[in-house]
Parts: sequence; structure tokens; C-alpha cells
Amino acid sequence: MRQTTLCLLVKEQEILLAMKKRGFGAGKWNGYGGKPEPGEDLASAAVRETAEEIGVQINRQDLIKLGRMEFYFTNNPDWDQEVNLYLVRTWSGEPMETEEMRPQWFRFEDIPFEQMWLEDKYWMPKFLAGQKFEGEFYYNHDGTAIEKFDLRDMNAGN
Ligand code: 6OG
Repeated sequence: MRQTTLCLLVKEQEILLAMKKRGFGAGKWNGYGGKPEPGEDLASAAVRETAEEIGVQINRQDLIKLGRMEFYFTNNPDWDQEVNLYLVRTWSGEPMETEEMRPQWFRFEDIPFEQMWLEDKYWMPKFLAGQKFEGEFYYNHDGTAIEKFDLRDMNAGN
């Protein structure tokens, strides 16, 4: 399955989300990231895509991998993907709007789940608590409903 990356910057009680302006997930608040180019590893892709999408520099050793999620879309396998999710507490540069995304800080209690991918509300509490997890989510064909899912805590060693 196609592998991709998703990063989220977090400071004290706030998380940096970004409005996706075009492409897959347009109109939703999400993290930043994307697919590796040929020969590129996941961490390098996460760093490069974050710089391209919100203008922030991350050192790859500051990527804290917390989640691995598989997404399946009924009758729409082109959208199936495995997302590797990273928490980032250390970076340089100020987030800025690009053609792709418009970043904005949100207090944890103000996260706009109604304008995000539907499964985010299930894993976000784990993510904000620093809990590692793994899951599979089965969406309908256009991503407007979740048909079933499984989400499991992982131990630090997994
Ligand atoms: P491009 O294909 O535009 O990157 N992504 C998802 N993020 C969440 N929260 N939920 C999903 O459920 C997702 N599916 C994909 C991965 C797409 C970006 O969107 C993320 C990438 O960072 C279905 O390069």
C-alpha cells in the first residue's frame, strides 16, 4: 500500500493544524506531510513536505513517530494509504501560508474536529497524550463515513 507521512507541531497546550487548500483532503484541517519521492525515506519526506507546505524546518531526529494508520476506501482503492504520524516539539522558522496550506494554532480544547478527517477525533487524544498507536480505518468511497475501524495502543518497544 502507498506510504505517506503526516506531521503535527505541538507546543504546551496548542497544536498547529493547517487548512489544506488543494488536492487530497482539500477543505479540511490536518497536519502536513506527504509521499516520499523515489529513493527517499519516510522521515526525509516528512521533513521536506513540512517545509514545502508550511515553511517550517524540522530535524529528522525531532520527528517522534507515534502512529501508523491504514486507510481503506470502499470501491476506491486509489485512495488507500498508510499514514505515518509524527509529533514534533522542536523546529525552526515560523509557520507560514503557502499555495498548499494555511497553518493556524489551536488550543487542544478548540480542535475543529467537524472540519477534519472523521477518524482524527479517535486518535487525537492518544496523540496529544504521547501514546503510540496503530489502527485501520475503513471509509466509504468518498471519505464521508467510517464503516469500521480498529485502534490499538502500542508499547514503546513496538
Ligand atoms: P497528499 O496526498 O496531498 O497528502 N492523510 C490523512 N490524514 C488524516 N488525518 N486522515 C486521513 O484519513 C488521511 N489520509 C491522508 C496524509 C495527503 C496528506 O493527508 C494525510 C498526507 O499528509 C483518510 O500529498
